Amino acid sequence: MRVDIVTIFPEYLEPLNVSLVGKARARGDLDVRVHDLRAWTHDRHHTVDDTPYGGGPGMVMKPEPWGEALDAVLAAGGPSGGADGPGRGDGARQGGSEGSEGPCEPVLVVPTPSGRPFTQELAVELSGKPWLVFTPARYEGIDRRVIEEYATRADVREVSIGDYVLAGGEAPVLVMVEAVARLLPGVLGNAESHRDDSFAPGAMARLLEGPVYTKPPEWRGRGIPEVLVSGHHGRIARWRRDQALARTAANRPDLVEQCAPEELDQHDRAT
Ligand code: 6GU
Repeated sequence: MRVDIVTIFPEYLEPLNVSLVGKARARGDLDVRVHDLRAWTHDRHHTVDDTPYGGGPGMVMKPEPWGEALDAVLAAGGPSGGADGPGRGDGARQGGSEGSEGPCEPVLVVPTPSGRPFTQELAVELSGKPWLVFTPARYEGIDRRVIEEYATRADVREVSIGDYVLAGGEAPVLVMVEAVARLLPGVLGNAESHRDDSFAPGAMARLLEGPVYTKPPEWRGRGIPEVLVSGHHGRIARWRRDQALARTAANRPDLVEQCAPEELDQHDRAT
């Protein structure tokens, strides 16, 4: 998978060199290019923002740098293209993704608190795409005309990661890239590991995961639930289901309401 990120804070994306995402990049399963938006400004101060038409607080990101940046990133051709363009393309071309069949339509992910909720379902959908382009903004957001312009050339998704307001879209990009990257084939050691994820689509959808334990069997006078060492797979599954349901009821009563009884039984069989 190819991922391009255009930002005024390239260093904010450095955590993408670490851990699961960093390893996926090193293996070539994920090709991430971070670009500095200011490389596409032409004034001495590298201006990227201006005052909003109609008045109001804050600043709005100007359309011209975004237009030039996205033209260059899209022209570089995604998974099959190699050019870094201006900015700060870091990371060598590593290949390994699908998409040597020529141009493909990118998904343009626009992080904004006004977007549609980012969900596990959307993460799964995005993990099947060959090319994602992220446009994290600062200030009050990007001039609307940019989103309209690229909707004709890309599959544009305005996405929010939750009901709170952050200072910019960079942290949401870290969240979304990690959620997507761990779903790529070969990225998680055990492909089964995300079958039971809280929010994974499927039989146990909408139930949170319950508590987990590992060795030692006693720690600071605390033991582990006996059922987990009983060897009775059916009882273990039932216990996990009950725990998941209790945790979901406590933390997310809204999810329990949506959960059909049949789904709980399927959960028992799947585990
Ligand atoms: Cl995607 N951006 C910002 N600035 N704040 C947010 C968000 C995104 N999602 C939740 N809050």
